[in-house]
Amino acid sequence: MPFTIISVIGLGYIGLPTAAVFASRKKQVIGVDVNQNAVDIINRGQIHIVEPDLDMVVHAAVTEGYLRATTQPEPADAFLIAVPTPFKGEHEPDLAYIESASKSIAPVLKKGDLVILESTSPVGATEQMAAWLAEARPDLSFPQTHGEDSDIRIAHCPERVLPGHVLRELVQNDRVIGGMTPKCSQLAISLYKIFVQGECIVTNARTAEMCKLTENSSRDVGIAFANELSMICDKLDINVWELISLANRHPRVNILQPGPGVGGHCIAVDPWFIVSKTPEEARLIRTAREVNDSKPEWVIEKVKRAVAEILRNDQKRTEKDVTIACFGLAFKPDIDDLRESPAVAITKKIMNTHAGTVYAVEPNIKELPKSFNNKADLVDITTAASESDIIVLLVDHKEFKIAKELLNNKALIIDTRGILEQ
Ligand code: SAJ
Repeated sequence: MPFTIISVIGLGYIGLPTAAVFASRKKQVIGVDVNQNAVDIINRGQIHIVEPDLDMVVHAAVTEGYLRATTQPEPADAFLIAVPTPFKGEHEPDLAYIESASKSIAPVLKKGDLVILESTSPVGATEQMAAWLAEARPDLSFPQTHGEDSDIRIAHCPERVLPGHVLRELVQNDRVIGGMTPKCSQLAISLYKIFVQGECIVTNARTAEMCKLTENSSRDVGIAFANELSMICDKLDINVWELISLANRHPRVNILQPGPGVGGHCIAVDPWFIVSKTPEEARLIRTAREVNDSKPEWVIEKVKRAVAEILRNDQKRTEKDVTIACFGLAFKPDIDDLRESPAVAITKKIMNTHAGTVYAVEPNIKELPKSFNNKADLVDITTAASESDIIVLLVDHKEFKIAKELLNNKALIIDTRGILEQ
């Protein structure tokens, strides 16, 4: 086996589980991250992110001596780069983290090493990474100039795991392996086969890059269709949940579910990587992004109309007397991840503009983040259901689906997830 030491650069939601799984297969793994705090936590056998069961795997890997974290890259036989690729400005991909990760590993590269880019990347990023490495190490040869004879092998193998199910999907999902040459792909396959039980399918780097962007764009377009339907049905006085379940009885129709918008760090970002490269052609992909991004504002408008209706029906009340409860803050059900969550954006907008009390209900957290500035109160389901005039259902957490309080109260309910239909 050509891999004695494996290094993972970037110990976040993808890098840390990947490092831990290699270590669980008794490989020596060096995890590298610029965040000293994260490095210290991992070296204590703990984790700084939320992912089911990851704490146990990391703890075992560190205490058994297979996983070690550091801020400075060290020599290894394979390097997996799993750093963020956010966007900047007008939704332009920002490759700064890939650039600094490449430049940080360049000094420790040696003949025979494999470098894999796992970060979700715009088309051409792997070639760009190879160029940065070659520039930093003129003494080594790279696939873009030396093909199959290169000293360093390079591939793009995008991660495709679902947050909340990362450890299972890392092992079971198929992998798309986009080597810069066939030998690069073969070496990458032998690395992933250490733990991947799914199939490893070979393509080139550009197709692998586009494949990952396509998967998330496909989901984004699907969700946008559902969200657009929900807004159309609202105008036409049709129950969108019933409509979708009826349409889905057609053998070739499979419509996704509407919601308050698309959250998370992937689906709301990756389609822009296609749009920014091919703005003229990517019309549907861009529109889907715009539809999904407009949904939180649509929900907020519905809440405002509900407040106005209550005040119209009871002239003695003022806005101060109207209590609104937002159910759910996470970006999707049954997780505690509040980042890039449309539910958070909606709740904050309501608490910043509404004169009365605003409750937040989120069974997966113990306190509201500081950014809420104490303008909303975190309460339990029963309190929120019994004391509110308007209930905005934003996340279909399992606790809400079984909450009878929601069905039995007199509040006006704005159900963005179809919880009451289930
Ligand atoms: N959502 C809806 N309606 C639906 C499905 C999802 O409104 O019918 C919303 C969710 O509530 C959430 C957002 O979309 O706000 C994204 O959630 P998700 O579960 O669709 O996806 P992520 O962001 O957790 O993970 C995705 C996955 N990609 C695909 O399913 C194609 C995952 O496999 C990728 O690895 C991940 O992005 C990534 O890292 O790119």
